[in-house]
Amino acid sequence: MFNLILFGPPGSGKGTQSEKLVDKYGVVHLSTGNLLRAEIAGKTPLGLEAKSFIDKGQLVPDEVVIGMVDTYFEQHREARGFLFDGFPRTVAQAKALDKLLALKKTGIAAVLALEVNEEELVKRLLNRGKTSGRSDDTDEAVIRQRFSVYNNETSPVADHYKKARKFQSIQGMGTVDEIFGRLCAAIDKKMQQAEEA
Ligand code: B4P
Repeated sequence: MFNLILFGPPGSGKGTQSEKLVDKYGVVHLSTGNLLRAEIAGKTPLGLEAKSFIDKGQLVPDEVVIGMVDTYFEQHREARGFLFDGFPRTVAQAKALDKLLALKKTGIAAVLALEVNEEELVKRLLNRGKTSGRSDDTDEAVIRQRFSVYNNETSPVADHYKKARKFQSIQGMGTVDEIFGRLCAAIDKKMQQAEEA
């Protein structure tokens, strides 16, 4: 299996780039944001719980997210690899993912982190909020809260993967195609190294 994590702050292009990467590399897309929004749309108990956190710009509790990822894994046993988008977002989630992958006798090939400055992130998210109907994209105070959560709870995930020598920064400013080109170059190199190993 060839598994990748796309990492970065809210609005850094994870969802946008994931769609293109999944098309090109044939891996299964696991976006915890999309899974949570599907639960919210379905008005399930999990969705109702998640909505109360997302609307405030907070993270959904680890046990809820990890349980959801576990189920998704079971539903995609034949996957040749996964692209994790927006997961893991806490060190506890990263450790749970390590365990899940170890059970499958596999691991993470690379963590690609999109680097974008905060003003550009706010601009992108407010812009998306005009049409997406996403409650967490329309209020600048909620967007700033999401950055604060990212800095406090999600940034330590980077250290977890730096220690494991899996972490790589990617310039996330520019056009969608330029950034896609940078990601593909990094992935192709990793794939080549994996083949040679
Ligand atoms: P997510 O759905 O993961 O969303 P995100 O961080 O807002 O966005 P993403 O980075 O994917 O956005 P994109 O750039 O594609 O999370 C939403 C919420 O769910 C979280 O706040 C949290 O509450 C909860 N949640 C999710 N996962 C969780 C977890 N593991 N644990 C706990 N809670 C969790 O898009 C942004 C905009 O930028 C788009 O409009 C796009 O068109 C635009 N854009 C993209 N690239 C661009 C470029 N190069 N130039 C200009 N615009 C660009």
